[in-house]
Amino acid sequence: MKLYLTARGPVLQANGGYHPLVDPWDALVNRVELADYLRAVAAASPGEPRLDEPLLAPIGAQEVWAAGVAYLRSRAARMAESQHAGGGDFYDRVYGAARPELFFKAAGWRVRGHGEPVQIRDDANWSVPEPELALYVNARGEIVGYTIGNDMSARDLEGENPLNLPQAKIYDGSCALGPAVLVRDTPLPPDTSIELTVIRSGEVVCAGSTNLSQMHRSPAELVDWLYRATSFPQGCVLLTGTGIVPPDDFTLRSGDEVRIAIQPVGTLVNPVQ
Ligand code: DO4
Ligand code: MG
Repeated sequence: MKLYLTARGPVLQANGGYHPLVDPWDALVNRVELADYLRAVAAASPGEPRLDEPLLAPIGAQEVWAAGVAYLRSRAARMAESQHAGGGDFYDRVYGAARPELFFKAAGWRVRGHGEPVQIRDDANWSVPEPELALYVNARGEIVGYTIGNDMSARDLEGENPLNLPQAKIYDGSCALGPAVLVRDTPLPPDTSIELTVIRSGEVVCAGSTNLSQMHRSPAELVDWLYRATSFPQGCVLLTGTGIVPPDDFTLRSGDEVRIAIQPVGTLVNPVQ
């Protein structure tokens, strides 16, 4: 079952049909027994055969948070980029610590949806997409669904000084989510793959893949840490870190197209502005 958000509200895709829902998004994602409720909605009518409307980012008042250095590949890349700033072993310590790195990424209103442009900072020279599994977590700390996230990052800023992290990570167009939220009451299997492709002038200029078995910590562990001392009355979205890092000589350019696929969620496509 997948949830889409459109201008007329949430739409459920289930049992081969699209079911417009009356619930406002924020109330919907926080419903007790969400999956059971959606199954009942889908069983009650055949739904519409198509969804032709443009999709909005599947988010309302939820904050977006992100985990960092959650894959070995990310640890290696951060250690290399920050070695001249004295950060050579800094990220190794982050990776090995009991406490995960968790940072604020975006307010819901700043998130871009499927098809909307993501941005690179004018004052950065090394910008990359970070394709990440995004957890949809309700107000009670339960993982109710999964979507695809792009944690756009300015690697030169973050490599210059780890305290630049908020500027490297939080700016207009730095976070994309979508196209849908896959609602399920069981975790995704470890062999679920995450695939990145960047297209420039019709050519693939960057590609990579990983899978969830490469994650250093489980989704449930990350959520447990995030909710320890912080409440989320509307729920939140938690990006789970990147396991795909483009080669060091790659930087995004305006006009590129970023495609991130996590089957069975779908493919998130965003042009770079
Ligand atoms: O510590 C810097 C950010 C790490 C990150 O965003 C990632 O590993 O995905
Ligand atoms: Mg990231």
